[in-house]
Amino acid sequence: MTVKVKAGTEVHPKDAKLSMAYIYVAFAAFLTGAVAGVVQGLQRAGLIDLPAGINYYQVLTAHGVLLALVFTTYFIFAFLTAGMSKTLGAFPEKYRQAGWIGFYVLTLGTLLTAIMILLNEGTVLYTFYAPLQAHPLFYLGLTLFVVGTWIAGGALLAHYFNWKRENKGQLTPLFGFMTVATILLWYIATIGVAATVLLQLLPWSLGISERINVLLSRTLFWYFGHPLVYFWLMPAYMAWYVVIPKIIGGKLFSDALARLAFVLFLLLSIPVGFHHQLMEPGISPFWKYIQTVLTFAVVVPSLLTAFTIFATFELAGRAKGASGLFGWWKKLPWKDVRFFAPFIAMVMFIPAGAGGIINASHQMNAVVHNTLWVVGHFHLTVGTTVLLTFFGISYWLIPVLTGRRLTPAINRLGIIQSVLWVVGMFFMSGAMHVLGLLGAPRRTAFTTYQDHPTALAWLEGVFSSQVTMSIGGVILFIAALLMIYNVINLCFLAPKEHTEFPIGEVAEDASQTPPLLENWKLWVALAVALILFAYTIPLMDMIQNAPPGSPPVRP
Ligand code: HAS
Ligand code: CU
Repeated sequence: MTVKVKAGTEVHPKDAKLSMAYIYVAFAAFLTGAVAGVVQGLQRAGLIDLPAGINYYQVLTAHGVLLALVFTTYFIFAFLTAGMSKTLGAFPEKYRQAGWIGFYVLTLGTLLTAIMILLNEGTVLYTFYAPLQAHPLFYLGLTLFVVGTWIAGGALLAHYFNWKRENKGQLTPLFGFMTVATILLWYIATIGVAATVLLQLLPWSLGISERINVLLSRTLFWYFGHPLVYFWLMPAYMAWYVVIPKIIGGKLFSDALARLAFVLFLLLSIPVGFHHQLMEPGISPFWKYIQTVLTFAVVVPSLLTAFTIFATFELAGRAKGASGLFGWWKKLPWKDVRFFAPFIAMVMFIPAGAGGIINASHQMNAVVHNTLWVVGHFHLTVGTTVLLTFFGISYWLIPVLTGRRLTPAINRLGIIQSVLWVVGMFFMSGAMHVLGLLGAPRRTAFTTYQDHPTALAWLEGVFSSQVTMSIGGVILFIAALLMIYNVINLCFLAPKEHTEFPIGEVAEDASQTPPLLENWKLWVALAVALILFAYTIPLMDMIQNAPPGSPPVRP
C-alpha cells in the first residue's frame, strides 16, 4: 500500500533514515579518502616518506576507490532516495525494505574491498586494470558493491513506475524522471564491469584461468567507466535543474529541454568507451573514429544544460526587476552556500569540459594520455564540479533529513569551505595540467621526466612543480576537514527546526512537454541499438584474434 505524503511535507521519516544511513557512510569514506589523497600527494612530491609496509600505490588505490567510487555512490543514493520520497511520496514498505537490503549488500561489498586494500591485497588502482591482479575477495567485494546498487536502484525504479501506474496520463515529476534515466544508465553500464569481474578477473585471480585477455577486460571496463562519470554528473545536474531554480527564487527555463538532456545522456553515454583507449593497440581506427563521433555527440546534453541554466538565472533576475544584459547577475543569492557551492561547480565545468574535448581529440590525446593532465581533468570534473555540487546539496539535504537548520555560522563556514576547495583545486589541478603537458606520467610514484629541458620550457614555472601540486592538495585537505566539521554540525548539533526540501517550479506549463520523452522502452531500445552498433564488431575482433593473454602482475 502506498503512503502518500501530503503536499508541503518533506521526506518521509522512514525514508529519511535510509537516506541518512547513506550519508554517514558517504562522509566516513570521504574523510578516509581525503586523508589518503593528501598522504599520497605529499609522498609523490617527495615531501614525506610512508611508514614501513604502506606503499604509494596502495594509498592511491584507497584514495581513488573511497572518493570516486564509494563517496559518490553513497551520496547519490542518499540524494535520490530523499528526492524520490519528496516528489513521488513515501516509498511503499516493500520498496523501502528492498532499499535497505541494497544498502547492506553495498556496504558489505564496500567493507570487503576496503579491507583488501588495507591489507595491500587490492593495490590495483580504482580502475583495477589487468594485468594488475588483486585477491579474489577484492573482486568479490566489487561484485557485492554492484549487486547492492542493483537492488537499491531497483527500489527507486519500482517506486517511479508504481507512481506512473497510479497517476496514468500525468507527467511524472522531473526529479523522478531524472532518477530513472540515471539508474537505467547505471544498469546498462554495470553489465560491462560485471562481465569482466565475473568472467575474467575473478576466475583469473582464483587461478582457474592462468592468463587474461587484457584488451577485452579494459574494453569491458571502459564500457562501464565512461557512463560511470555520467552517473556522477547526472545527480549534480539534477540539483542544477530541479533545486537551484528554487534556491535562487526563480523557475526552471524548460522542463522538456531538461528531460531531453537526460534522455541524450542515456542514449550516448555508453557507446563511447573507446575515447579512453585511443592509444590502445588492437582496436581498429574505424571503431575508434565511430566512438569519437559519439563522444562529441554526448557533449551536446552538457551544452543544453549550460544554456538552460543560464536562461534560468536570467529569468529569475528579470522577474526580480533586473534590467540590461547582465543585470540579473546582481540578483543571484551570492551569500547562500546552497547556491554558491554549486555555482562555482558550474563555472569550473567550463574549463573541465573543454579539457574533456581536448582529450577526446585523437591527436591531442596522444599528447595527454597517461600523463598527469588526465588526472587534472578528472579532479576538475568529478573532484570539483560534482563534489562542490554534492557539498552544496549537503548543506540543505542533511538539515532536511535530521530536522535541523543550516545556521548563518555554518552557512558562512560553507562559503569559506567552497572557496578553499576551489583555490586548492586551482593549484593542484592547474599544476597537474601543466606537468602533464610537459610529459609527467600518471599512475607513477616517481619520475625523472622533469629533469631534462623540453620544447615546452616556456610553460615551466610555479605550475610545473610537484610541490605546487601537493600544496594545492594540502589546501584541499583543510577544506575537506572543514566540510566534515560542517557535516557533523548539521547531523548532530544544529538547532532543531523544520527545513524545506527545495524543489523548483517550471516556467512553462507541463502540457508543453512531449509525452514521447517518457517513453522509456523506446529510449532503452535505442541505447541498446547504439551499443550493439559501436561494440559488437570490435568485441568479436578482440575475442577471435586474442593474443595468448597475460599472467598476473602483483605489485
Ligand atoms: Fe572525462 C578521462 C573526455 C566529462 C571524468 N574523464 C576522464 C577520467 C575521468 C573523467 C575520471 O575523450 C579518467 C579516467 C582514468 O582514470 O583514466 N570527459 C571527456 C569529455 C567530457 C568529459 C568529452 N569526464 C567528464 C566528466 C567527468 C569525467 C563530467 C566526471 C564527472 N575524459 C574524456 C577523455 C578521457 C577522459 C577522452 C580519456 C583521457 C585519456 O587519454 O585517458 C564531456 O562530457 C565534457 C562536456 C562538458 C562541457 C561543459 C559544459 C558546461 C557547463 C557549465 C555551465 C555553467 C554555467 C554557469 C551555466 C562542454 C554545463 C556559468 C556562469 C558564469 C558566469 C560563467
Ligand atoms: Cu570518458
